Amino acid sequence: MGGWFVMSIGQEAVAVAVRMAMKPADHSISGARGIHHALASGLSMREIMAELFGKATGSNGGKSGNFGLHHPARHFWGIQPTCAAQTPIAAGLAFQMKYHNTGGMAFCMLGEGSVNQGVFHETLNLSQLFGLPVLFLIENNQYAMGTSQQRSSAYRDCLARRAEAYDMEWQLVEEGHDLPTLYHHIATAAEKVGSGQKPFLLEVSTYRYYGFHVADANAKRYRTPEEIEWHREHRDPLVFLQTQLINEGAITMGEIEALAEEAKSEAMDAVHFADASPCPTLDDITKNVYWEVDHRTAASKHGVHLFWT
Ligand SMILES: Cc1ncc(C[n+]2csc(CCOP(=O)(O)OP(=O)(O)O)c2C)c(N)n1
Ligand SMILES: [Mg+2]
Repeated sequence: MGGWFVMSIGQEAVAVAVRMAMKPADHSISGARGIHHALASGLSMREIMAELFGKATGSNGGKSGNFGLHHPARHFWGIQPTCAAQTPIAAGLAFQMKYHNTGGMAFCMLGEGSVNQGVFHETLNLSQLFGLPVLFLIENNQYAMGTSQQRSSAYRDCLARRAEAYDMEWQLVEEGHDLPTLYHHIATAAEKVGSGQKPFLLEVSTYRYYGFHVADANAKRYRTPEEIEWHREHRDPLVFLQTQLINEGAITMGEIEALAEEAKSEAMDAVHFADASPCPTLDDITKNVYWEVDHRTAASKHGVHLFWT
């Protein structure tokens, strides 16, 4: 794998809850840690793995790697690698939906380390001012690279409270590991955004077990192994859901094991597929860089590139 691979292990429930809450007209976008959102949007393991391997069969033809995974057909506008860059794009998505009266709203995920970017605050301000239907969702996994929330942000109680400065509604959801509860809160906030045509800032407590990215050698230096273990034991979204379903009699341990085997073999199939796939050719390097240029639209001549014209 070339480049960085940013894992979402520990944060799975957020992506599933967001997808469950999304309606057909809605759109979503995430920050650099977004592979869970890419998978939940329906991008296949094969396309993702091939993209990470830099192969022509990858979802972006092997050109982007982790930082460009997206699925426009399923309204997922991708992983944006620049901290908080996804926030004005989400506002743009919401603005066009409102302007064209198409219905729908935008879901915008960002890390807790991205809330100090100026563009995030500009976006919160305009979204509230214009009444844009965006659910801003902070996935608070406590760390931004190797820096803890306490060392990077000035706040009282929680980060979502900052919405008060913009007269925006907000909520902190501590149960980021508990899928049904999380879904309930996300869907309730989304309902307010859609019906009220106004933004909402939701903060979800979650955790990532591994390093900032796959090659982060300091993953256990800026936090204790005990802290990681505690989260694994008490707040793992997969284990939590499994226990809940077993207790309710909705599934058996045997069925869970079969599902796990199925997922593992799908992942291994994706690895073999990616390995066996061809690399992009030299000719491909200038293809699909700008849609307008490739398709020789009028916009490609005067240089104005817009999505919906
Ligand atoms: C504007 C900008 N500054 C710095 C970086 C380098 N960078 C990449 S991810 C990251 C930390 C992000 O932390 P957080 O928002 O908490 O997301 P997480 O990785 O925890 O999901 C930083 C500083 C960047 N991508 N963009
Ligand atoms: Mg973080």
